[in-house]
Amino acid sequence: KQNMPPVYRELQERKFIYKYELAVEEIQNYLAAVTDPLSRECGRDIVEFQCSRIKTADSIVRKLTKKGYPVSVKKASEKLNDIAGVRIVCDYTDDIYAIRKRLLEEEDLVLVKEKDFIKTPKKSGYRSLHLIFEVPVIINKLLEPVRVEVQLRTVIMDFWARLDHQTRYKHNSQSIKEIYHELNECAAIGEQMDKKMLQTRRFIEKNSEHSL
Ligand code: 0O2
Repeated sequence: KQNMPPVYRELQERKFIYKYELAVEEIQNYLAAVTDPLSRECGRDIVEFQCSRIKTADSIVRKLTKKGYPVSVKKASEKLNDIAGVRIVCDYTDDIYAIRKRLLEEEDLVLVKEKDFIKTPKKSGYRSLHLIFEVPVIINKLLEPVRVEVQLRTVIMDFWARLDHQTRYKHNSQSIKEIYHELNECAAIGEQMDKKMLQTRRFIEKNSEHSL
């Protein structure tokens, strides 16, 4: 720990992390305010599960380096949008866009960036909707906007992303090309599955007295 470069220590200090923790709490309040009524309206839980994380010092240093930025606390705050991150996992794609619509109606939430990897998946096959919000938090009695990345995805997209993520961090395999090819196929099947599940739910809803 003593040999650790100072920036690692700074990125782990409460002084740096605190505002991101507050931002996560704040966005979770907004999310609950949006998803609870939506679930009631739909008559089912539209969020299967959710999680949050503050990016580790290691991961921040790796990302800054990969993007070609100097590794410092200042650059991390300025350039990285996902130091604070929340992931919402739903069963169906239409739930994702319903949540997005309601979040955008929230007055104090400022959408600073949106990346729709569901409409346009990444070459890897990655699918998710990324919304970067500026969330107002109070630090030392002052209001400060802090960026948080909200990742919205279906259970199927999440399943794929977890396997892909594990693979990327163990890329010493001889057969990496074949693995990526297989993952790409899984992504295509996942997309079909998401479409089919949504179609089927809508069909069931149309043909029954109650919504699912
Ligand atoms: P980790 O370990 O998940 O934190 P930006 O600067 O906002 O424009 P950014 O953040 O450089 O863009 O990249 P992008 O593409 O928006 O991706 C941000 C995050 O999405 C990643 O964070 C991953 O969590 C996830 N992601 C993006 N592409 C893939 C992919 O191909 N596979 C998987 N499994 N996840 C992906 P990190 O920091 O890379 O990683």
